[in-house]
Amino acid sequence: MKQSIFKTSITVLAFCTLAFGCNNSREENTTKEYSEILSGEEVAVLTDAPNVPPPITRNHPTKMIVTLEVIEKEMEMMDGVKYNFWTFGGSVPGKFIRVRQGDVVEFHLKNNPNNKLPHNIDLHAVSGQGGGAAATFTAPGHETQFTFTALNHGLYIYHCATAPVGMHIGNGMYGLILVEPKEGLKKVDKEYYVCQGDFYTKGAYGESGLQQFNMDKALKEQPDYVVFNGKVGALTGDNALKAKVGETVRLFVGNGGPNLVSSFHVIGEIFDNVYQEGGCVANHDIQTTLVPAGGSAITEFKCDVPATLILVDHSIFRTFNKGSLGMLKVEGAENKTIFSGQQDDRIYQAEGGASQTMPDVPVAVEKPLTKEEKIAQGKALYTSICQACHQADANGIDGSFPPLARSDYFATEPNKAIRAVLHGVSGKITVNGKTFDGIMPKQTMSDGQIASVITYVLNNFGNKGGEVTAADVAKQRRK
Ligand code: HEC
Ligand SMILES: [Cu+2]
Repeated sequence: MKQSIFKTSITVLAFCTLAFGCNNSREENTTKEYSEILSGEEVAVLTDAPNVPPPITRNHPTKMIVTLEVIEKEMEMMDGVKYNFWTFGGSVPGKFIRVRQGDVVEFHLKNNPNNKLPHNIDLHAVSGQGGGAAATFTAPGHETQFTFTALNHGLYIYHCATAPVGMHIGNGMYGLILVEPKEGLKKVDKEYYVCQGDFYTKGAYGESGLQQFNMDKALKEQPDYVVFNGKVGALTGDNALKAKVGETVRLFVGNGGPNLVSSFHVIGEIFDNVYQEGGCVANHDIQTTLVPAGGSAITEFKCDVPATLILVDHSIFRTFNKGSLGMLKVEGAENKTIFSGQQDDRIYQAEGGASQTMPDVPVAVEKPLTKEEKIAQGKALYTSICQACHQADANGIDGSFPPLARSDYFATEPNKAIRAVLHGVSGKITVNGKTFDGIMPKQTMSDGQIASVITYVLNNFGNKGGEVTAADVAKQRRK
């Protein structure tokens, strides 16, 4: 089915008002013929995640000039954990590229002279040999160029395809290119760019310092980190995405892999529309959508009530133990009809009062850390474990989770804080004059990790300072 791409035809949007439309992206099933004339020239606006370039308002194809620079660069994988990332444009994921169907893209790939390795790019939006890989094979200090026409609309991954390919992708070399349909996308209030990736490091999750790529774990597909936008916490706390009640949000979701498939879910929302695999078919009322490695999805939803929505890979250990957790803070007026909040809470104890515990982990031998290293590791542990209940500012939640900020519970005896984490806490306790009667499950953490998190808590949130060692924790473990 060879035709000039400038003489195309579309189906009239008779049955469909969806963003990606129902018109076939190629020239089948056509009802109306018209010619599109290529005119003008533009330098593409590129953005770093979570930002997305502005929608395209042109009603004709143009020549788009895209320039991406590969930069090998040390950055943080998690607070206190460094990694030598290879990037398209200086961050992970690479720059977001936005063009229109029919655009002729003049693509330039630069390889920074300070880089050590050659790189290239395979854009899944390209019809042609290797998606451009061989055409863009670029040595450090060189620039290559090729041109392609964006035949199909959709949301596409691009990635490096230089051998060893898995390692280049595994070091962060992927991003998204959106090819908008001719009629454009439906207007929404907020658009964000979220891209998942799995990382394989010499040290375990949270081990501080500069971490090397681990080929053995990569081959076994056992990542230490599974993250959104290149870093644990890239989308949490102050970095959380934002929206207001009543606004519509579109997430351009990518998955660079290199190995894992993502079960993308937003806790507290339902996707009104999902363009599965980044294509043009919209499904509706979806809870979780699969995003293949080297694939994408577009999800859209309206924010109905205020909430902190949690973006996760619902293969859930990845979320709570490897980093794939992001936040979208929705602010605005409550709507108690849609969501009431808690209306009742009474004591219920089953026969025998079974309490929640988790299995003990074998205690690995760990090297002693300095106080600063402990605080760095402790911060990461706090963010991934304690924060869910005790909150980011450690002020807790009245009636449910006691504060760790200026807590008088362990002020005179840090061992009480150690025991809280080691053994859990239950029954009535008083913290800063308020009573709590909940259950904190014991935490499955090593002595070193507990020493780090308690040291972090003691030296933050207005607490009085101090340092706890793994040996201190070991002593309490036996109690
Ligand atoms: C699943 C929710 C949850 C998680 C996760 C959690 N806690 Fe708690 N924590 C609680 C609850 C609930 C209490 C109060 C229990 C009670 O009322 O008897 C508590 C009590 C405490 C106390 C004693 C009271 C105080 O405020 O000083 C400390 C210390 C503490 N937690 C530290 C931690 C640390 C450090 C972590 C992370 C390693 C953590 N907790 C993770 C729920 C949690
Ligand atoms: Cu590369």
